[in-house]
Amino acid sequence: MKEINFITQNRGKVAELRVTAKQFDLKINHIDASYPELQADTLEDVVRYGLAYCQNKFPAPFIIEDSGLFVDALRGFPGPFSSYVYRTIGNSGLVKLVGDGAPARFKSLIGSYYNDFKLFHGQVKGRIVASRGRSGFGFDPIFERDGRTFGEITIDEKNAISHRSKAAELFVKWATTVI
Ligand code: ITT
Repeated sequence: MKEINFITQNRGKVAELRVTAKQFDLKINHIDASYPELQADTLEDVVRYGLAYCQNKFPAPFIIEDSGLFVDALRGFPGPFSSYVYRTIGNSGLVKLVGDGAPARFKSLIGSYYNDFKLFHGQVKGRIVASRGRSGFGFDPIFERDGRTFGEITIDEKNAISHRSKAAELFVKWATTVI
């Protein structure tokens, strides 16, 4: 079976990527390590910087993933600063800030290193609501799509529509042809 290393400290991301990878017989090895996260305006800048940093430190082929919640009315904030906002004001603070029902989208950017760097994008639209449900991680309980939050659906249901699964599918299809 083909294998790829996933460098992240977020177990939820690993679990989700494994759902997609399994369908294509790709094994994801979790490397529970951190790399410097650039405070930049775009996920692309964060991922490119992370890939360059990881290139000589971790065995290829590997991937990293940067993601965020982009609120339309805030011109995409918190976006690449999502992890900071989650750690500081949290889900209830974000709902207070943007208001119940604010349109938003999750974006995921997977960066891979295998001979060269490659990027894979995914996004899903929804809205911010008061917290419901306990599944998933991070902002899942306050992100609603089709009447249910990501905190109220299973990992398989989330994977059928999520930003990460869209990026993952593009990545996995590419990986299984070249690795
Ligand atoms: P890494 O080690 O991979 O960097 P992280 O949790 O710090 O893990 P990010 O830097 O990509 O991840 O930060 C993204 C933030 O957005 C973080 O607070 C996540 O909890 C949140 N987030 C990203 N994807 C999400 C998803 O699918 N559901 C809920 N919250 C999500």
